[in-house]
Amino acid sequence: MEKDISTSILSAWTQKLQAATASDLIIAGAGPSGLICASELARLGYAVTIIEKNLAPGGGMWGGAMLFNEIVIPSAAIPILEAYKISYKQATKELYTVDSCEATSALIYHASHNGAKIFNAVVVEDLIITENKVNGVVINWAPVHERGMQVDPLCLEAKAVLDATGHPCEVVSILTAKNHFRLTDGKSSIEYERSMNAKMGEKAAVEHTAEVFPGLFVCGMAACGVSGSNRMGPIFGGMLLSGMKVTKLIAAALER
Ligand code: 48F
Repeated sequence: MEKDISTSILSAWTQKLQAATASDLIIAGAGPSGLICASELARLGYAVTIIEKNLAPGGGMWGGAMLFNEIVIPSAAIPILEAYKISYKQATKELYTVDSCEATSALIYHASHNGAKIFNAVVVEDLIITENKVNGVVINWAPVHERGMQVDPLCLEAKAVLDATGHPCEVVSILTAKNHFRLTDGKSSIEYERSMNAKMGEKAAVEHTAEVFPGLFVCGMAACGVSGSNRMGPIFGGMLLSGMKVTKLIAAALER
């Protein structure tokens, strides 16, 4: 019995990882913006792989505001909550509150249920860049990476890569700081996010969601970081809408 339990897990997991060596899209980071994109593209039939460095996918949504586990969603993003069957309560004319555990678990469930493959406790530590295009990622176990163990990685190829790593914009930083590539708008470095301004940050997260280098897209808080826009705190409309916008951009690129 015990042997069968172990071999079942090993064979299912190996099949999943082998399929992930050639994806349509690899998403670095399973926060709200990345999970929305994963759900939507997987639902359309694309092969989507998510690499998340923490044990629990969900990013910065679980903790609400200062661990008060409620988040705020503006009216513009309510249709997304409805599509994902997430309950909400009206708080002011424009703002709604949502239980952060319900919202986060629903986003993870939909991504996985729609067919996106999630690898948790795994980190994107580098990019595959060939012929001036991002063609995949280099991964390692998060504990190996965190402890600085000298262990060589595995490589996963993809037609597109999405930096959804939130505040640190880790993937774009690999491109600019490590390889000295310029972004498509001519910038040679990341600006990193500015101080709190909820209105500006919410707008900027969507506005700056873009393909920043051939094959490399950015969404969510990473889009704010790359463009030097404001943080917005525990309001998540920009994250959900950014996930929707990048879905359209990537789907168009995959059809090119
Ligand atoms: O930070 P995060 O939730 O990203 P997001 O989708 O949403 C931001 C909001 O949560 C919040 C906010 C806006 O309301 O201010 O912060 O932009 O999730 C990013 C995820 O990426 C993972 C990290 O553990 C987190 O779960 N991550 C970061 N770097 C890597 C990574 C990496 N190199 N490889 C894999 N995962």
